Formats: sequence, structure tokens, C-alpha cells
Amino acid sequence: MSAVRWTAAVAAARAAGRPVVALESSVLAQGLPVPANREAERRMRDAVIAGGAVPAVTAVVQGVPTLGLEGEALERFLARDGVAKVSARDLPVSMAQGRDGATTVAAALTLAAQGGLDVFATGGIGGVHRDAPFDESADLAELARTSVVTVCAGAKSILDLPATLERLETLGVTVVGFGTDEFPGFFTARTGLRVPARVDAPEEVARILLAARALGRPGGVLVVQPPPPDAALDATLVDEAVREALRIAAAAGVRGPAVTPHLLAAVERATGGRSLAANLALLEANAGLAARIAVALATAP
Ligand code: PSU
Ligand code: MN
Repeated sequence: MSAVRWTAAVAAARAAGRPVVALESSVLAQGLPVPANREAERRMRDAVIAGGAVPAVTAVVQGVPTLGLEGEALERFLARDGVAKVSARDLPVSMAQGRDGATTVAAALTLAAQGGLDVFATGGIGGVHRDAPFDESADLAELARTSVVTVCAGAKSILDLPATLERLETLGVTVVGFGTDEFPGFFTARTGLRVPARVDAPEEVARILLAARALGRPGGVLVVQPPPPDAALDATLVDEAVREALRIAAAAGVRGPAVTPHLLAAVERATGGRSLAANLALLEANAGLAARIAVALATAP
């Protein structure tokens, strides 16, 4: 028996063979500030529905791995009331201790796969952090061993993007640009880093996942798309904001899982909130594309 619990809406969708898109909850409970996190949840959910699929926010709810965070539990996550950031390694502990846990990309992928879901959307994946001490997100290892399509706007600009792409290559993660030849920079459309392949239609992504499965490969497909043009930020602005954020984090001695939320908050302050608007817009766009891919998979020959 699966350890995962589905909400009624997600269970009904699965039973009817309708496409479902998994979403993460760490972006809601740690990544975005209150009340923008509520807007993010609503816009992602609406975008998935508009794209023809059913949304399932992943989370550990009082120890139960859940697909479809809603109601009172969702309110606790949005209020960040005693909700821990949970990566893949932390899942068994939150379960055994009966706690609330907001899932990172790594943990969300684990729950999505466990629930038989094929497609997952997020803002940006974790990756290799800049400078010492060594810090590489567990998202990369999980992308390499979970047969799920992940849609994102690249890795966060706070990271070392060339190193992150190199690690994805080493780990054997299939990376495709959706409508782009470049690895996007999350807030920015362009980084000058090329992706190994480009696709322009959801059906192509579906065929790539099915090909990976036909080979028995354990990993999924990482689909990167640039942020919507009207929301994208200027690269110089982002660069300066990130450098400032890194200085603050180093001075404050921030380490481990606290690094990512700390840097995201500092970038938001340094860009006067413009990074927040971009973040919401790209989360919505990624959720919409994920829905179209899930629909393509549900109808794939
Ligand atoms: N990107 C964002 N906001 C976020 C995250 C990424 O714009 O909140 C979260 C995701 O949940 C991602 C996690 O999986 O940060 C990575 O954290 P770490 O670097 O500690 O693995
Ligand atoms: Mn880390």
C-alpha cells in the first residue's frame, strides 16, 4: 500500500485517468513571503486547471505524505505555522514524528512518484551554491532518480548556474529548453548557457519521458522555460541583488537548509519587490506548461 494520501479531488482525477500536476509547498511556506504565498498558490492552481489538469500540492500533513494540500492544513502552511522545510532526506522523520512539512523539489518529486504522478511544476530548482562551503541541493540527485517531468525556470539566480548544469550532466538528467536554446536564469530569460536540446511543444516532452522509460532510465526530464517576457528582470539588476544577498548571508553565517530562503528574501529586498512579481508570474507560467504536458502524456499513443 502506498504511504501517500490523496485528497478526494486528486483521487477522483487519478481514477478517471485525468491528468494531474504535482506542485511543491516549500515555495509557499519558506520561499515566498506572506501574503504573496497565497497569491502564488491560487495562481498556480488556476493555471493548472486552465491547462486542463488537476493540481496536487505536495506536503507532509501531520506526518502524512499528501497529494492535494487544502483546507485547514493549507492555511497552516500559508501562515507558516510550525511548518518545517522538508527535503527528501527529511521525509521519513516528519512522517515518524507526525509533523507538518513543506516539500522542496526533491521531496515533492518523491511524493509525486510515489503517487504515480508524471508531471511536476516549480519556480526554480535548487543546485550548486556559489563559493565555499560546499552546498549542493538534493534536488539534483532526486531529479536523477525520479521518473517525473519537472517544469521550472531554471535554477535560482543565487546559484552557480554553470556548475549546476555540469552536475545535471554528470547525474544523467535529461534537460530540455522549452521554446529556448538557453538555460534561463530564473528571473532572467538569458544566461548565455546552452541547453543540450530544445523542444517547442508539450507532445515532444511527453515523447521524451516515454523514451526515457522505454530505456528503463531512472531519471525524469527537466524542462526549463524562460520567465514570461513582461515579468523578466534585467540581468544587471539581478546580479547586483544576488551579490548583495550573498554578502549578507555570509556575514550572518547562514548555513544549510536556511541558505535558500535567506537569499531569496534578500534578493527580494534588493530588487524592491520586483523579483517577487517575477517569481509569481513564472510560477504561474510553469504550472500552466506542466498542465499541457500532463494532458499530452494522458493522451500519448
Ligand atoms: N526556488 C524558489 N523558491 C523556493 C525554492 C526554490 O524560487 O522556495 C525552494 C524549492 O523548494 C527548492 C529548494 O527545492 O528551495 C531548494 O533548497 P535547497 O537549496 O536547500 O535544497
Ligand atoms: Mn543545501
